[in-house]
Amino acid sequence: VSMASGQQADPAYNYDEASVGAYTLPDPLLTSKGKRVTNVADWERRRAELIQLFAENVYGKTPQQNVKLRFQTVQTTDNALNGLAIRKQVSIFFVDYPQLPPIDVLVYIPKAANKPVPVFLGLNFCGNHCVTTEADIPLSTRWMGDGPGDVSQNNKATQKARGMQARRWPIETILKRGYAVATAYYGDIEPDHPQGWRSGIRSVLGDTSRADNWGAIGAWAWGMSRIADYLATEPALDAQRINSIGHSRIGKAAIWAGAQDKRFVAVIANEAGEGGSALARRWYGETVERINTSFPHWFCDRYKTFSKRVADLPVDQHELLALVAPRPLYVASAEEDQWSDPKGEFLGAAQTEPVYRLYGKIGLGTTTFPAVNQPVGHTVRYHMRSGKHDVTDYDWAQYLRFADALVR
Ligand code: GTR
Repeated sequence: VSMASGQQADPAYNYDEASVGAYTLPDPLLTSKGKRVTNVADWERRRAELIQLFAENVYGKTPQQNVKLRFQTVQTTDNALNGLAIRKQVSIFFVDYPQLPPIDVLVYIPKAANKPVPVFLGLNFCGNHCVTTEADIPLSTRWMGDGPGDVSQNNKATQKARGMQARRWPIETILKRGYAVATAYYGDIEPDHPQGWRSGIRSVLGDTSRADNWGAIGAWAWGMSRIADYLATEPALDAQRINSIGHSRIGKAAIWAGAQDKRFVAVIANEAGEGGSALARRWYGETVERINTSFPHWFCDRYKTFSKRVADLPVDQHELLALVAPRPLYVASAEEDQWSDPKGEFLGAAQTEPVYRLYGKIGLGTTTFPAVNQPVGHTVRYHMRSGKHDVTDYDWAQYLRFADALVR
């Protein structure tokens, strides 16, 4: 069967480069009134407009209420990881919403530091007990998706889940390089299923009757900002140097968090794919229609109206990435993660260039898709490593180099 460009038997995803078809990207430097942005002051206004467009059409509006927080230290040890780290577990309570569970934050701070250290802040997929093999981290009692292996049973964490994702969190390596690590289970903010909002922050903030009510990604991003609120109170940490990092769906949230909250000094989007770093208009891998079908709770309702008319979206994902400018941005792909569309992620990063140039910075500095395991870029960096959808030591080696160069 031959099909015209842009058409496919199953319209919800595509792995055929020849079927991607032509598309025209919206210009980040052209306002919705058709005015050309030529300087930083214009861009700051355009930036606000873009945040609003992403809120109205993609992620939903992040409520701007000031939410009263209480930070309760649950446990501290100055002898974690064989004496390498100070480890703190701090619960963030929502004072005016006692019905909400707290966000349980786990922080590792290098003991050797003699001044406040920069931090990598990223949410995790299966509870704090998953990111480390340290046996005295309490097992999360929250709702847990039936993840890979024995990570959970009947939506509860199991003892077997301990350290299950430790490989993705090379904490000792990061600490030895002079950075702290902060993490929390993303399900503390909202359990990742269509009814999850009922027991998370979206049950008390937002307006479910609206087409631009925030979705789960918006809630996770908001949660990252609340964790940043707490981190800013820790004297051992450098509040000016909190990196927003995330993988996949959590990477989508990490970008949206960094886009809205300039306190994040840099953004690292590991295989954030559709609705993250990959161009929506590039019809390859997962598509807007597919993600809206599989994960109806991630985005605002209005986003679903674009499932079959992506070209009508007033924004595309390169503009989300551009909201990070002039701050450092890292976009990463994996060769065997075609679902995330490595080329679409590369193009997303590359298309931020004119915005970085406004600030006199070189962004990616290239429009040539690099070979596998060949990192490229300047203030914006990109790599496609070999292997599958994952976070590996290779990825972290690049992120640490990037942070050493740009976030110190
Ligand atoms: C997939 C989803 C992707 C990505 C991924 C993940 O099922 O289609 O957009 O979010 O999950 O989070 O690992």
